[in-house]
This record gives sequence, C-alpha cells and structure tokens, in this order.
Amino acid sequence: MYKHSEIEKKWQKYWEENKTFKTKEKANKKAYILDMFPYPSGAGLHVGHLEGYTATDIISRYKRLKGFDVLHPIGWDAFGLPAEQYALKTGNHPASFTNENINNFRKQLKSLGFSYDFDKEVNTTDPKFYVWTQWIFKELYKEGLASIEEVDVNWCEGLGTVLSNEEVIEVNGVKVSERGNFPVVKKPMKQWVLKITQYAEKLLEGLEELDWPESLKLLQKNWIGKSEGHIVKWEVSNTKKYIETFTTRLDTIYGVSAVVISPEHPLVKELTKGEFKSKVEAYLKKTKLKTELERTQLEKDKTGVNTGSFVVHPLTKKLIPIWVADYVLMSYGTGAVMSVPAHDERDFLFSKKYNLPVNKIIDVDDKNLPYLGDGKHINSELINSKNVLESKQILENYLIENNIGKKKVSYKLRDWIFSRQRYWGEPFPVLFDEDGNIYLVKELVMLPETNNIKPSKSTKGPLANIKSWTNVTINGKKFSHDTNVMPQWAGSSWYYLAYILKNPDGSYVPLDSDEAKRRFESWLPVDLYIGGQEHAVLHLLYARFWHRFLFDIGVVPTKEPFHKLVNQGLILGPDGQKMSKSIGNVINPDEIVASHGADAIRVFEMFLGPLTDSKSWSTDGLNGIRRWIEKIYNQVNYFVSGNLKPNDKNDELESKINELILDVEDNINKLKFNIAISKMMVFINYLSSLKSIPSYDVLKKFAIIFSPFAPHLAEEILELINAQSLEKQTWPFVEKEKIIQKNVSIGIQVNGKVRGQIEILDSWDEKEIIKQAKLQPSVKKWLDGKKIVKEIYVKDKILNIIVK
Ligand code: ANZ
Repeated sequence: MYKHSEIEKKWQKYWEENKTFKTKEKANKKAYILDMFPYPSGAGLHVGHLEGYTATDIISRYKRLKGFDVLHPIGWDAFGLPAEQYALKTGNHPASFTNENINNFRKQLKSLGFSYDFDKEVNTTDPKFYVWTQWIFKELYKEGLASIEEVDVNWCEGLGTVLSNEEVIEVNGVKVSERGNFPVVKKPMKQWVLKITQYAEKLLEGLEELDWPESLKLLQKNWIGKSEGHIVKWEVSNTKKYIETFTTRLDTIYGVSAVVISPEHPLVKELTKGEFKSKVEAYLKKTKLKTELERTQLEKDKTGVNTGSFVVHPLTKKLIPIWVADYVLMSYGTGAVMSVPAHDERDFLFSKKYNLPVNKIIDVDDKNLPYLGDGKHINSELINSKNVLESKQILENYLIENNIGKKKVSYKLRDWIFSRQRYWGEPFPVLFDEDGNIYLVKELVMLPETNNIKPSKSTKGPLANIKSWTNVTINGKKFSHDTNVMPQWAGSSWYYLAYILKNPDGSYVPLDSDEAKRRFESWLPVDLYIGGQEHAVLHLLYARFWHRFLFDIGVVPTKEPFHKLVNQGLILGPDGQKMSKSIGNVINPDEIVASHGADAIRVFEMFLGPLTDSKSWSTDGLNGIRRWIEKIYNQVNYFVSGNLKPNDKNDELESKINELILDVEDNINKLKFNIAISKMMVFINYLSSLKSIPSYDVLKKFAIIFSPFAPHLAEEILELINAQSLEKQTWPFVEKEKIIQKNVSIGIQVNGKVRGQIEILDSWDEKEIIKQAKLQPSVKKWLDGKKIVKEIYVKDKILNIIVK
C-alpha cells in the first residue's frame, strides 16, 4: 500500500526544514518562473489554479535539476471587493478575513508540494508592499502621467464605485460590471486618471519582441486599436467655428453628404437652430440610455437628427449639413465624422434612413454600393483617376498646405481611470489643500483601520466616513486626504518585482535603490509566466505599462516584464461545463489530496491533455493515475526487497532509460507534459516486465526525471534505493551511445499502392526519408514523368506519394 498522506507530508516537512527551494541571492544562470498570484478568496484554491501552478512547478523543478538558479515565488493579490463585501455583511474587518484566507491558501499550496520559496511571499495589502505601489504612483504623477480630471466614468451603483473600461462588460447590449453583473452608467466625476494612452505606441511596439500566443498579442493590439488617418477642419457656415473630423479615408472627401457629430460633442447646443432644437434635445435624452455597443453595432438601426447648421466643404465650398448621430462616439478620434454613404456601411444605412445623397466617388457599379475597396476616383477634382493611396497623399499635401487638416493617429485605448470609491485598496499618497492643490506625501499613507466601510452616499467612498483621518492640519494649515483608493489592478501591476525585493527577514529592498537595480539585472525579465486568458487586456496591459514606465525612469533594465507567456486552458467539470458553484460541479482539491494524494492530482491534471486546451475533469482518469503511482511504488519496493536476481547489465534497459530522459526533457521544454507522462508510462510497463533487478542507477535516473511531476514519490524512490535527496541531484546525463538504433523500415506507396520498402536511419529527418524513398528504383519508375502533388508521411510507418 502506498500511504500517500504519510509520505507526502514527510517530504513536505523535509523540504521546509531544509529550505530546499530557497532562492539564491545572486543568480548566475537564472530562470524566473512566475504564476499569476491568486486572489485569496474564501473558497480556497480551485483545480484551475492547480493546473497552471503544477505546470510552473514542473518547469521550476526541472530547471533546478539543470543547474539553473530559480526564482519561483507566490503571493497574494489581496485587496479587492469580495473581502470588502464580506466585511460589510459580517461586520468584520476585511484584513482578518483576508489573512484567514491566505493562511488556508498557503497550507493548500504546501500540501501540493509546490516548490515555492515562501520567504519570497508578498501580499499587496502589506504596508511594506503598498508603500511602493504608492511610490510608483508618485513617480507617475511627477512625470505628468497621473492627474485628476473630470471624466465621464463608468459608475456602478450596485458596487457603489467607478469602474475602468476593462472592468465593464456588455451582456445582451447592457453595460454591467464584470464582477457581480450590476448595471453601469456614464457619469461625469473627478477622478485620478493614469495616462496609459501616452504609452500606446510603446505598448504596441513592445509586443513584437514577446514570446506570447499570437491570439493574445492580437487582443492587446486590437484593444490599443491604432488607426492612421487624417483630421479635416470644417468651417461652420457663417461662424468662425470649426468642426474637426477624423477619417481613415481622406480620399473619399468629395463624396461627403453630411458632417455627423456625436451627441456629446461640445458644439451640439450651439449648432442647433430654432425649429430643430426640440428634436435634438429629445434625441440627446434618448442616447443617454443606450450602451456603446447598441450605438455602434452595424446591425442596429442608425438614428440621428439634423441640427439645421452647415459646414463649408473645404475643397468644393459647397454647404454640407451637420447632423447629430449616436453611432459617432465622443471618445474616439475627434467625436465627429465626415459621412460618405457610398463608401462606408454605417454612413450608407444612415443616408438611406434620412434620404441623404449617396455620392459615388470611386468608379464602380451602383449595385456594389457601399463599396469599401480600392479603385479609380471619379467626381473628385484633385484626384480623378487616382487610386486610394495616391489620393490620400495628394489630399494630405493639400490639407497641410492650406492649413485645413493634418495626419493623425488615433487609438481606441482610453486612459486608465484609477480611483475607486471603496475601502479595501491602497490609499493615494496625496493631500489636498483647501484650494484643491495637490501635495505628494513622502511617507507611506496607511489605510486607516475602521469597521465602518459602508459606501458613502456622496460617491466619495467609505474613507470619507472617517473624519479623523480625512482631515489633517499641518503647521496650522488644513489639508485633506483623498478618500478614494486605487483599483484592484494596482498591486498586481508590479508584484513580480516585489518578489525580487523581498528579503528572507520580511523586509523589502527599496525599489529605487542600487541593490534593487542589481537584483533586477540579475533576475529580469520573467522567463515564463503562466496564467489564465482572462487577463489579456487588464492585468497584462497594466503591468506592461507600469513596467515600461519604470524602464523609462531607469528603475528596471528591461522594456518588457514577461518574456514568455502561456495561457493554460480551462479545467471543466466532469460534465464538460465550466465549474461553478451553482451547477455543483466544482472539484475541491483538498478532498482529492486527501483521497488520492498530491502527486496523483498533479500528474492527473498534466495528463488530461495539452496545457493550453480546455479539458474535462474525469474521476476515472484520476483513479487510473492513482493506480499508476501505486504501481510504480510497489514495483520499486519489489526490486528493493531483493526477491529477484540482480542483473547489473541490461543493454535494452540502458537504451530505454536514455531514450526516456531525452524524450521527457524534450517534452518538458515544449510544455507537452501529457506526452512526457505517457512516455514514462510505457517505460514503467517495461520495467515491470523485467525478470531481474535493474541497476539502481536506472531507478535513480527515472526518479529524477519523474520528480518534477510527482516530487513526493520521486523522493521516496530515491530514499528506497539509498540515493541522495533531490536537491543534491542533477538532471541525468544522456549516454546517447547506449541508445540502440532501431531498424525501422517503412512502406512506400505511390497513389496508395505499395511500391517499395526502405530502412530508415535514426539520423534522417522527414525530408531525407522522402528523398531516399524517391531514389528507390522500384518507386522511381512510378514517379518518372509524373507530377508529385502531395507527400504524406506517417512517422515510422508509411510514406504515400500522390502523383498526377
Ligand atoms: C470617412 C470615411 C469614409 C470613413 C469611408 C470610412 C470609410 P477605424 O478604422 O476604426 O479607426 N469614425 C471616426 N471617428 C469616429 C467616431 N468618433 N465614432 C464613430 N465613427 C468614427 O475607423 C475610422 C473611421 O471611423 C473613420 O473614417 C470615420 O469614418 C469613422 F468611405 O471617415 B471614416
């Protein structure tokens, strides 16, 4: 019987007492392997966490065996709403709730045998941590990248707070909070804003050098949404006012039938004439109720109203009507567009509804309108017969010469609204005087303790309830603290740096010190970061922004924080659905660790399928892995018990173990853990068929390469065969000369008929195999004079050549 609980606890204690996973002060050959640190919720660790955490643990353990100095830390993203809401409900302080959860999480992680250096543990709610979150904020402020602005914010009444664009989702066309699905409306408020838009270009550029999934890079690229176009200035008839439009199709300017402004455009009221007033006002009211999605979706009805005013076309001098329509968003470009129905779909729908002229300016058949492609321009004085690109260039020169427009790059990215009307977050390190002037506070601004964290009705946040904290008198002058706190994303935007700063005694090296610089030189960037895809545009964009800023002010030596990033797939319930409490298909890792053991759940999750795929939980699969683990243990015990005759020389076994080392290593490097495991299964089957005791050296090698997956059992095997513990071991050297070359021969088919046979050498790659096959006389005669259309090679089995 394999007593997993006993054995696993024994080794966990051993690792802890021996500080086996202690990080080296200075790294020579370094590997920084990072997990997305968890929010310590009341529910504890779930099996999804475990998937990514096992994967990084395998890599960390493998790298250590390969002689790398490894930094593999964990910590707690511990500020946030749930703790606050729990506190509201129970009257407890969020800190005590959070600490209890952290203690539980830590215990869980240790019970799974993860090789974290717990001396490096960080907690975003620790003042020793958030003093540096505040420091980064102050640096952003000093560089003009943080300011207080009256902005249209996403106000969420249900949560009593403002949310960032990234925290708002649309469900059936209704804007709701990502957390809790509460309705969200636009509302003007004074808020801290971080100017991430000033980093749009750098954030785009930086993507190029990253080893990230292409799909994820694309998500960030689209979120940043760079668009190269032009601004055109349109003089409002009989005034000295101008409306500026942004267009990516300057070449279509002769086809304009209206200039359309957003309902939020500052000139709306001024431009609306006499009898048009009441209609425009009614329209503005209606718009307020719509979501951005409703306004911009192509399928949705395009609506608008005429203002009664006109602009003068800068080229033809004709009068063009000014309309208001809600498909034009104030938050993009200039909040006004030139409407060209013949060559834009939304403008086309709009013109059909309101009988605006469709002026074709590219030479195509009318039935193809709206026509969006390239072609020869017509009815366009300066650019007749020119194509789109040439036309844009000619018109751009004309705009610039006549001072009526210019080139312009627009980004979809919005600035990051950085205030939250909550309690459980980082306070801002600032004071306001009575005139509202801002002063940075040099020292840490501690979050005051209080049990009164009800949202304040004034939209100022719960901190406004604590008058003794809010108001400060310094040298007789009155100041007040900011009663907002930072958003959840603040701490996670730099936590991976905090691990590097953390000392074993719990203190931190100052972020702006030479010592910090030295350590960053040694450990950055993160070599591998594994986590869920849901962080594509939130955490991963914010962290890249802060990191790039810290690079620009000389704090960190790399432009990007995370060199390689992998998104793990979801682990679904046994029913193939996403695990959720309401469905009741959630698997509790604690129960599995108790019933099957940590090694079993680790190996099982890795064996379920490719790391990046979604996979369903399978209790049968888990039981199978548990039996396999027991089988390995029993097998080694059987060998050790001496019931078989010893046999120190077994060429076949030597060949197989060396091949296995190669295979497992190769698949670890490719993160194909399921394949590595299946190779080990085949090997174990072979081992159990032996009629004599294998050399202990072979068993030792197996235990070492198995250890990243099932570290407890690996240690136990090493002990059984009197070998040293894992920390003294290195990844086994492959004796390639011991690998017996298999003589594999494959059949060669031409159009599905077998025409020959060829013995392939190990050193041949697929290209070489195909080349050699074609040279076989029995094959060659079927190929001569024919055209080869396809070659299908099934490894070590068959080659089929398709000819015509
Ligand atoms: C005239 C035009 C003619 C346009 C044409 C397109 C085709 P992207 O690529 O997404 O940047 N636009 C500009 N600002 C807008 C706003 N605030 N709200 C809604 N639409 C806006 O799209 C740029 C195009 O979107 C711009 O080019 C403008 O329409 C529209 F045949 O200008 B175009």
